[in-house]
This record gives sequence, C-alpha cells and structure tokens, in this order.
Amino acid sequence: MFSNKESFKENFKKRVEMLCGKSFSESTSRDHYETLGLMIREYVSNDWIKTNEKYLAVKGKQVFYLSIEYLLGKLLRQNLINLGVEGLVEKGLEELGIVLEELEEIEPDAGLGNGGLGRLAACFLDSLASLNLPGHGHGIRYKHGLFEQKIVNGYQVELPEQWLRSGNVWEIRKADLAVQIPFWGKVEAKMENGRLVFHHLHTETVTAVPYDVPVVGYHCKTVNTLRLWNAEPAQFPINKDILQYKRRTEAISEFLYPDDTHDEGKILRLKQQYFLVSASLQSIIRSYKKQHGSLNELHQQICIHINDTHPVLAIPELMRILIDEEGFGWDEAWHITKNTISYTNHTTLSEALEKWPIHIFQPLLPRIYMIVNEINERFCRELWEETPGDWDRIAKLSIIADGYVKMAHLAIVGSFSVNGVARLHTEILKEREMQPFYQLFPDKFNNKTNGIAHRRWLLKANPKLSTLISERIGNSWTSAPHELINLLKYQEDRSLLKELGKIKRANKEMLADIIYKQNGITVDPQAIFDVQVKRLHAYKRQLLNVLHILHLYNRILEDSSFRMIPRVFIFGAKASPGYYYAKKIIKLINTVADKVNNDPRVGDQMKVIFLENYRVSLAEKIFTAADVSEQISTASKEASGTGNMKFMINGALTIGTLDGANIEIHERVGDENIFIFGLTAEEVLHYYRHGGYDSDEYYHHDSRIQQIVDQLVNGFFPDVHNEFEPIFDSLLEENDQYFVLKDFASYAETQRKIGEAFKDQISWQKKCLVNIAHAGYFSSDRTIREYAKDIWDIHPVT
Ligand code: NBG
Repeated sequence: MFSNKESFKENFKKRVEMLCGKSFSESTSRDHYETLGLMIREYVSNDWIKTNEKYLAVKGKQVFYLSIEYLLGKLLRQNLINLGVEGLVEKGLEELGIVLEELEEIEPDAGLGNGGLGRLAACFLDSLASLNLPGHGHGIRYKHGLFEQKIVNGYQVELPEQWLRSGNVWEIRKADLAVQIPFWGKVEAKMENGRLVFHHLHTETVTAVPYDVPVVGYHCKTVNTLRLWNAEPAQFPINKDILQYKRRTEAISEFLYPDDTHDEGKILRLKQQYFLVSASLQSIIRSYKKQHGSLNELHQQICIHINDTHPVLAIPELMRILIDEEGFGWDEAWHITKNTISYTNHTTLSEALEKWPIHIFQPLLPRIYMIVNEINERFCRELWEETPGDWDRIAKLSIIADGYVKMAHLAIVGSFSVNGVARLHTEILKEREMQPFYQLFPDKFNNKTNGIAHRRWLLKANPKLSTLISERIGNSWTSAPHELINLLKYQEDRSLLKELGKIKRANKEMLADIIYKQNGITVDPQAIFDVQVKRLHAYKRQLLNVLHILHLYNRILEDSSFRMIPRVFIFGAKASPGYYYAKKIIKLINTVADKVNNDPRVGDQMKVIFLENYRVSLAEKIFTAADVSEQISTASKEASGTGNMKFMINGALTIGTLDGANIEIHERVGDENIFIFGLTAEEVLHYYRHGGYDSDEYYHHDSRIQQIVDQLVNGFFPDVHNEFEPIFDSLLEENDQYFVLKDFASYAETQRKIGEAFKDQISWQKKCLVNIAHAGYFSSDRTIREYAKDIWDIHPVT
C-alpha cells in the first residue's frame, strides 16, 4: 500500500470509506489521521511478526527494558520517516487535498513521562529497533499522561491530560495475554513434599492487560515492541463493594505521578511499581518458558534492565517466581536473578532516592517483603563475615533500615551492573554517594553517557537543516551519526555558514509565530533566542536566569544609553503540582516577563516568554529555533541532561556549568565553541562538606545582586504582595543552597560575551557548525551500542 504514490492514494481513499463509513468527500482530518495510522500499523505488522520469529529462531540474548515512564511524543511522522515512505505519503495526500502537517496536529502527544528519564527511555527504544537489536520496553498505559499546564495570571494550573480520549491508533490490546497481580492478603507457609512452600492468600487481585505498540526501526525490517500494561478488575469479589474495588483497581493505571525527582510516598505509587514489574516478569517468563522450557539459563538468555529504582521490585519478583512457582532453591534463584538484572541510576539528589516505609510495603506486598527481608539478612550476614563487628558499615549498606526499604540499595545488591548516565555522575556515584557499595562491588559500576535519538531531534524536527547536512556530507549520518563529524571540513565555507544562519532564521520565524499565537507577543527573529526548557527544579536554576534578566532590565532603566544585542528569553517548564517553590519560580518568570514586555523603555532590546505546556512536540519546535542553550544547573546536581544534546545537534551554543554531560560536550567542541561559567562540581561538593559559603557576603558586596534580590520583596513588582518571599529567603536565610548568588557574576559576564560573539554572524555560525559536527557522539545509537556490548551482551539480528 506504500509501494507507489498512486496505489497509496487509491488504497487510502478506499480505506477511509471502509473504516469511517462515509464517502471520502465527507471525511474529516481525524478520519484521515486514523486511517493513515491504521495503514501504517497494518503495513508494519508483517515485519513485527517476523521480527519476533527471528528473535526466537536466532536464540540470542534479548533485553527487556522496564521503565515507569516513556515520553514518546507523536509517532505518525517518525513512523513514516523510519519506514522510508514520508515523501510518498506527503505528496500523495497533497494530491488528495490533505496536508500531512494538519494530520500531525490531530495526534496527541503520548506524554507518559515527566522529563529526561522518560524521554531517554523513548530514545532508547528508537535506537534499539534501528540497530536491529532484540530489545523491548515494558511500561504502564496511564490513562492520563503528564498534566496539561495552563498559565493563569502567571501561575501554573494543572489540567488532566486526555491522550486516550479518541483512542490510540498505534496500540493493539492483547486481552488473551493478561496476567493477574495480587496485592494485600497474607502468606502461609506449608511443608509440601519435604519442602517449605509459600502461598499468598486472601489477595485483592488486579488484572494487567497488555497493549502492544510497534517500535519501528529506521530503514530496516526490525519492529520491536513496547508493551504498556493497563489495570483492570479481575473477578469481581463477592460481598464487597464492587464499585470501590473497580475504582481502586483502575486507579493503578490512571495517572502518571507528576513528580520528577522527589520520592512520592504514596501507596498507589508502590502499587504501580509492583504492577509494572509483576506483569512484565510474568509475561517475559511465560514466553521464555515456551521457548526454552527450563529457567536454568535465564540469565544467559535475557537481561532485564531497570530504569532507575522504580522497577526495582523486579528483583524480589523474579526470586518469587523462581522459588515459589518454579521450585528453585534460594541460592540458585539468587544466582540467576543477580545475573539477569541491570540497573541505571539517574540522580544523586538525596530527596529522590526512593525508600518505602515498611508499614506500607509489608501489608501491601507481604510475600515480596519476606523475600526482600531475606535478601537483606543474607547480605548483612556477608558483610558481618567480612568485617565482623563493623555495625556502622552494616547500617550504612543495609537494604532495610530505620523502618524503610531502600530501593537503590536493593538495586545494587540484586543486579550485575550499575551505571550512571554521564562520566561526572558515575564518578560521583563511585566516589561519594555510593562509595561503600563501589568498594564492595567495584566491577558492577560503569558509565553510559546518555544520548538522544538524532532521527527525532534532527532528522524529523529540523528537516531544513537535515537536508543541508545531507547535501554536503551525504545522508548516511541518519544511520551513522558519527559521520556528522565530516561537517568540520566546512568550517571555512562561508556559503554553508550563511545557509546555516538562514535555516536558523526560518526556524526562529516559525517559533515566533507560535509565540505570537500562544502569548500574543511579537518577537524579532533577528534577536538572540536564548532558551531554557526543562522541568522546573531549584537545582536547574531557572532562578539564576530570571535574576539575570531582571539585572539587565535594571541596567536599561538606569542608563538610557545602555544597549544590548536584542534577546528573546524563552522558558518552558512544568513544575510538580506539589512543589511549592518551583511554582513560585514560574510565577516570578511570568511577573518579570509582564514587566519587561510592557515597558516601552525596553523596546526591542529584550522580551521574556514563558511557553505553557512544554512537551515533546513543542520541544521539537523550540530546539530547532534556539541560538543559546541554557544548561546552568548547580555543578554536581544534573546527572547528565539530554536537552543540552538536543540543542547542540540543532546548532545552538551552550551556556553552561561543568555539570553532567556538559563536561563531555565541552571536551568535544573545545573552549571556543561553548560558554562555560561558575563553580565546578568539586568546589560545590567541597562547600557542602566543609562549609565556607555565605550568601550574605555576595548580597552585601555586589550592588547588582542586592538590587535584584531586594526587588523580590520591596514592592518593585506591585500586586504580588509577599509572593516572592520564599525565594528571597532561600537566597539569604537559607544560605542559597544552589549557589545562585555565588555564580551570578560569572554568569552575567559570560552572557555579556555571548552578546558580543553574536555580532559576528559568520564566526557564530562556525561555532554552531562545530557543535553539530560533534553531536554525533551524543546519539542514543552510540549509547545503546555501549549498553548492548558492555552490559546486555545482545547482538543485532537481521
Ligand atoms: C534525570 C536526570 C537528568 C538525566 C535524565 C536521564 C531523573 C531521576 N533523572 O540529568 O535528572 O539526563 O535523568 O538520565 O529523572
């Protein structure tokens, strides 16, 4: 049906009528979107089946990626590109009077994630399939993805997101593959045939139904699977409130927790975690047994990867299946489990390290708790034997302590590989946060610097730039991203550099249209587009950015001769609904924006824009239109960052601290092509350990700082009363934990240099080119190859 344009058109028209029950002339854009989606699904189904058959036939190792989040965005155009039929379909539709872009608008973003962690999982799926690697995802089919953000009077307001309202063309419900998940109840131990056997009785059982989504590889025949689990009532209980049971059950896959880095101590969250893990493992083991019979060599045939600690119950769940259902002894089961599970850590923020109170864990998952307890006792016994009497060490490392189950400890003890997501992050894990574990298991720790799906973030998001690149270096970079390095040859090619500038300009015009439509503000595409888009978090320091804007505003007011290269400061960020301080920062950005944008004295020198409801599809339009990429976290706090890579590959220059993957970007592009400022991680960590920072000093000795900090509370912003007092207090009373004031001077000076550098457009574009050329390393293809080789031991199947 996609073999040529004419047959596509004919097929498409026929199907619209068949599927929608109306004549083609009466059909709507939604009908067209649904039909095209179903055609694609049908088209890939053959390869989907064949991919699975191949994996079975080859008998190589497979990986299953367990993640509580997948931030997929839209799939329509990406699938067309990957299948190599985008051009044909776009043209065919055009001849039928249909604009593909309008159909894309109809597709909702699948926003089953919060930020970097969830988007990384989506990028990994793309790379796995495109590299013909046997790797599948398991997740939860949340009815409501991440909330929709509205800005009302400068405040964030959250609305439930409704991506499933009109169904989801990409998924197939597989009711026959449903599994049962038990909660609550009690465990009874009985001797059976000379062996102690555990039965979990009087449970409240939930049915997990899989919905499979095809993951289409780029220009290859591989179609992997993302399996999303839906929670549904099992058999209705007799003599119980049926309605309540139904509600409790469905709640499990109703909402994604809108929390990025805080441990959300809710029973429902733990239920979600076990639901995902148990459903995934039951289904993985069921197919495994069909293929292999016995589970003796499970760890040689499959790997189960846990994306952060949310799916860490995979460890006790696999133990439970092996022992209770398959009759393995403890030692054998432990050997298999430990060698099957691998784990990625995504943060060192202590508030984000998950721990569950025993009084919640034990009653909800009684058998799983018993197993965790046993794992811990045996682990502590080993520690004791190694260093008898060293209670301190045991208390530090114990999985269960002070009434809590520590999920990261369980993950490290029960897996064969622990990786961080950028070099600095891994070093901090090894040398500080997890140092005693590193000493115990040095071979488990390794680094896998994050990457991004360059086919989404460049090829799809920025077609103009992609075409230009392919004209110069050929198009094999789409499959071999390191070839982008060949662009370095063109550093002195003025016509190419000018062309780069033109493309950026065109993308900026498109973003300016969006800004006008959403915010009613006209921005000048000739200005520097300076962008900070990411979750709102104190450590990411949107505050530093907005305080600097306030400082520039003060300069304009004080000195009528002050001129700056015009800038448009653009923000996009969702704050977790319960994160009070983050929401204050959103209000502050919008308050500053209001003042600056409406002050005639400022004129065109600067504009401040907060784009509401930041999400994958909007991100695609923003990254491609940015000149400056703000990566200004307090050094040591951002594990990696992946937005930094998305900006870079689209030719934006980074202003950043030496944090996360910024360090590795800096190393590649060199000092002249990035703007580094601020404290290093070592300095920050030294202050945390030994003290010596006093934010008051910076307040008293730098009049610029005093002025902007005072303006938060001195009535400079009318109508907001004491709205910003908590921010003021965080800077002074609480001694500025994130070193905003400390880094201010160096940030402001670096921003000034950026303004200067932008004046010479040819030299600026050259820097952009160098960034694009070096971005190939940060493709998730490279990251996934490293996981495949060093951790999973999986190989391409073609
Ligand atoms: C985030 C980090 C980012 C990192 C992504 C993906 C969590 C817990 N961590 O720096 O903050 O890029 O993970 O690894 O969401």
